[in-house]
Amino acid sequence: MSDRPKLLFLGSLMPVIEDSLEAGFEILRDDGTNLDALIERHGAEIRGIVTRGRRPTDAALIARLPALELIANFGVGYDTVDAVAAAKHGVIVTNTPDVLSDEMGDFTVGLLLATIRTLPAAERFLRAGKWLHDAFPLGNSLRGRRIGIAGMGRIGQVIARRLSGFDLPISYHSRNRVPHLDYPHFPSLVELAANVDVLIVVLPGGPATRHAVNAEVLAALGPDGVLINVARGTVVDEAALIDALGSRKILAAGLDVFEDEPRVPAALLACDNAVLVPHVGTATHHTRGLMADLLIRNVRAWFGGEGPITPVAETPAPGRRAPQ
Ligand code: 8YV
Repeated sequence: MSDRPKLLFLGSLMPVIEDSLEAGFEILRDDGTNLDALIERHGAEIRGIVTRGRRPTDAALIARLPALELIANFGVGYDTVDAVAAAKHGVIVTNTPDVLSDEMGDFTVGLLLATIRTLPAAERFLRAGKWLHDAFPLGNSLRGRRIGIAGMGRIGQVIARRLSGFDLPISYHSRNRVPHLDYPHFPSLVELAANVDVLIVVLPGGPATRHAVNAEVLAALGPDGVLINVARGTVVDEAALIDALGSRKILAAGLDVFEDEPRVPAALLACDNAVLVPHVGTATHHTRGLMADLLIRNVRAWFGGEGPITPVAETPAPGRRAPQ
């Protein structure tokens, strides 16, 4: 029997995380088939979960682990972790904020331009040898468009800063106005959509935002409107989006996230006015390395008795009050 704290790894994580933690911790790997067996054998001693967030850490799982203290989520979005249930059980949840915001800002601008300027289609045209016979057809421009950002947290603010160099009007929707920001604020998402030509979605995932971008919002965005989603697939009603793209109720969409990843519906794949990429917003050596480092530091700090470094709002570090 080892006296190192036992950590349950849910899903495949970067090797550096395991390499860094294995000296101080006993690592139990859930490979998608053996969770029940691991819990039966070690459940009473599992003190931490390290998760990539692809599989749920729900109330039922938390309740099965009486010794659980920490859930360390690889990613800023922790919609697959039931943080409210964790709080009830006195379990701290940590995520990886800030270290990925610049990358997400860069990526979102790239996806926006790729979508409006149809860069993937232009590349396919060249590779197919069609340039030898024809010019690529003239297309849409970002010029003259009004930008709307749904979700004005840390990543939304970086995107706004990046786009403020593009000489385009920017406005946003969030539950509350962000005090230090001068961009026009819309308390309603549908009103924001009606007043912009590009809607960039950076809202957090989870039940509160499920299908926030619905048929009504897409209709308000209108036939010249472009939707960019870099948040969570669940925030957009995918069936309504497929309908809107297919019947040209909106102009185009650029999507990094989908409702049932990694499955993307055939009807969406068939939309020639969508640019679809496989949840790669943070997928660089640089940023994934920073995320891994922050996760490792959270685990070490917690079990070293220093408290968590980046606890989520629902489970503030002991002694600190939750943000109101
Ligand atoms: C993923 C992300 O976590 O940070 C987030 O919320 O969506 C991404 O960085 C990444 O895909 C790891 O699975």
